[in-house]
Amino acid sequence: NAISIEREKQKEAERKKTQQPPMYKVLLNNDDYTPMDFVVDVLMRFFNMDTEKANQLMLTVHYQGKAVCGIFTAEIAETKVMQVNQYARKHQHPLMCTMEQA
Ligand code: TYC
Repeated sequence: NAISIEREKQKEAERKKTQQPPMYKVLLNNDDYTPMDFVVDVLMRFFNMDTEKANQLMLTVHYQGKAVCGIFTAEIAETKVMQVNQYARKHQHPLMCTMEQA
């Protein structure tokens, strides 16, 4: 009936309102060649970290193999990955930035 149709419409509107976009983790991966200082520079430049946070995260990648630099919507995550990898290539370092769904 009309009342239950109205309730369904309301529920659908609520679902839309609370819907969140899929989020993506942006990861930095370890390698044996990229200088530590360069990784710290990347984290400060592209992820707005201060020196201490950037050093800490760089060491996490160095010892654990990878770490999450931030969590973003698809478009922002894709842009970060591209910017970091282009910057690393420009400076002839093999540093790899990747993303995966959070
Ligand atoms: N393992 C590198 C070294 O010893 C440092 C490094 C850290 C490289 C983090 C990549 O994402 C990275 N020079």
